[in-house]
Amino acid sequence: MHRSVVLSREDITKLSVDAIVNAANRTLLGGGGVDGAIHRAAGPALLEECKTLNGCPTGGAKITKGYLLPAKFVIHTVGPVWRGGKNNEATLLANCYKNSLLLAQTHNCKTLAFPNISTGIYRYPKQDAAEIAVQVVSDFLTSNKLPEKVYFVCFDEVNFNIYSDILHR
Ligand code: AR6
Repeated sequence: MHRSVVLSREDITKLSVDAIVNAANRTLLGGGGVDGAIHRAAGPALLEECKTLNGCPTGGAKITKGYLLPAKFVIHTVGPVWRGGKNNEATLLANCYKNSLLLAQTHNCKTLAFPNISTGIYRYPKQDAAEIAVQVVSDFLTSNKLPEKVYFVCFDEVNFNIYSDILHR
């Protein structure tokens, strides 16, 4: 395992890190899954700031404050909907991780937590998504000073076991 990567099973809204990543949709105006949980925990001021952002393209990322969350920032990224794998899904998912890491770096974040982007409502195959996430994050940490530590927050057991296998090989 990369020395700066941590596997976690916690609710991402509880983490005291500099930034948590939200698996949002292109409107950035909230939704279900981890997006809903983050908006509930951050309070209504998060939605008010999101309304000023004019949405976000798939693979992109935008940053807001964390409001009532323990995290200082929320980085909202939009994963691809899985449509069979021939619609640029892998590149778009890799872009989510890269663009989130870059935004965290720009805002001097030392610690950053990712959920398993696209693997819930958007149906991206979990093993494939995890391989991409670990690859992009490991490469970034090897060649950049910030962030110093990245948490992979695996809320469901299937994802937790997949990440555990990848990170320990
Ligand atoms: N903390 C950490 N991970 C969580 C939490 C939580 N509190 N809640 C769920 N997860 P999903 P997507 C995990 O569906 O597939 C929304 O409606 C969950 O187990 O949240 O990218 C958006 O607005 C799964 O592994 O995101 C979009 O419309 C992971 O988070 C759409 O869903 C991602 O599942 C995005 O779909």
